[in-house]
Amino acid sequence: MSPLTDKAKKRNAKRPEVKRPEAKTVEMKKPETKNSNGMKAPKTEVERSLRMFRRMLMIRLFEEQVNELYTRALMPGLAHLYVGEEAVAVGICEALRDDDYITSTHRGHGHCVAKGAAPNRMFAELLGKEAGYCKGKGGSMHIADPATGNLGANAIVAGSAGIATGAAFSAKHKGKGQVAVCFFGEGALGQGVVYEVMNLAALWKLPVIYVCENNMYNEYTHFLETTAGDILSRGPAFGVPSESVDGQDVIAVYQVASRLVKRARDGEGPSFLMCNTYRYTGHHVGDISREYYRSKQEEHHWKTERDPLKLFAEKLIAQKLTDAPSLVKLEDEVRAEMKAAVDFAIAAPYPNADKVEQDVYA
Ligand SMILES: Cc1ncc(C[n+]2csc(CCOP(=O)(O)OP(=O)(O)O)c2C)c(N)n1
Ligand SMILES: [Mg+2]
Repeated sequence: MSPLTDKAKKRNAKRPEVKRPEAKTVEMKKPETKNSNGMKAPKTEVERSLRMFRRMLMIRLFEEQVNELYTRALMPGLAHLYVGEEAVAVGICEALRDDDYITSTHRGHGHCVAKGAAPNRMFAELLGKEAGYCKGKGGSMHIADPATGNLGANAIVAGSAGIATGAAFSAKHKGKGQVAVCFFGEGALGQGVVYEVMNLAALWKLPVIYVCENNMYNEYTHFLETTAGDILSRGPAFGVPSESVDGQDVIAVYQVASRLVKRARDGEGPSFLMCNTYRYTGHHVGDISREYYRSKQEEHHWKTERDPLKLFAEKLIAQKLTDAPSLVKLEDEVRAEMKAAVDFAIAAPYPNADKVEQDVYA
């Protein structure tokens, strides 16, 4: 464990306290029973809630296995874990149809799972196997799954902003009511392309939602050291309505996303949503000594007081939508599912050497 350097201590002392807008807590609403959005519509509130809880659990346990693969030296390269941020991907994707688009980031596993990707093919990709989403040639930061509308992860910060906006442009012209969601971290707010696309999306009333996952850190730097002024004032300069939500509350995320998605589908144009969240682990799996840029107390606070799964489980139990033993059973099931998916990937063959140049574009 490395102590804070003098430079970091000085910087932390100068750093203003993080004041985030209080997110409104929204009560659970009965979901629609008819299949109006093209996804398998849950008939009851219980079904929707349990589906969201399961997806969040899948992401958490998927990432647990990724970390395990890394520490056992079975995975080539690195991965950026989504643990702690599960409610964002799941709350947003629950509001989407199967044929809606998403674009993702270097921290993309959660988005993939939330949009419906198969964990065994994701693990296969991480291990460089032919069964992977990019036939083993892309790895963590290039997983794409067109069948579920996932246009792909992107190793370039803000790299998917243009892709999501282009998808929204095509959606508008196809006229089938699809929308596009662009996930990006708050580090992308320093990239000009984000504002170029917001400008066009507003002018052309494109059905796109810019979802900023503010986990407070751009790699090893606190966002207040890189981001001037008020983040939520940026969108309105282009006429893009902007708001924030508690990214640890999956129901709140789902409800605000449903409203913004409906708005986009109805032809009212783009919006910007900042989800306040936290990554529990390092910037990537190898970032294990973090005290030079953030404290153990801060991590502890988020993990114990603001955990999206724990908060959601408590809510589900309090509302008598489930009980503790059922959630334990669910966790066992999902853990077994993830283990089977990893075993599939470990046993899967690598692509043949004569295919090394196939499907590689850059
Ligand atoms: C254009 C570009 N610049 C720099 C990098 C190196 N880099 C990778 S991730 C990252 C920080 C991203 O922070 P944020 O957008 O907040 O996403 P988070 O990792 O917190 O999810 C940086 C600077 C990059 N990949 N692309
Ligand atoms: Mg960040």
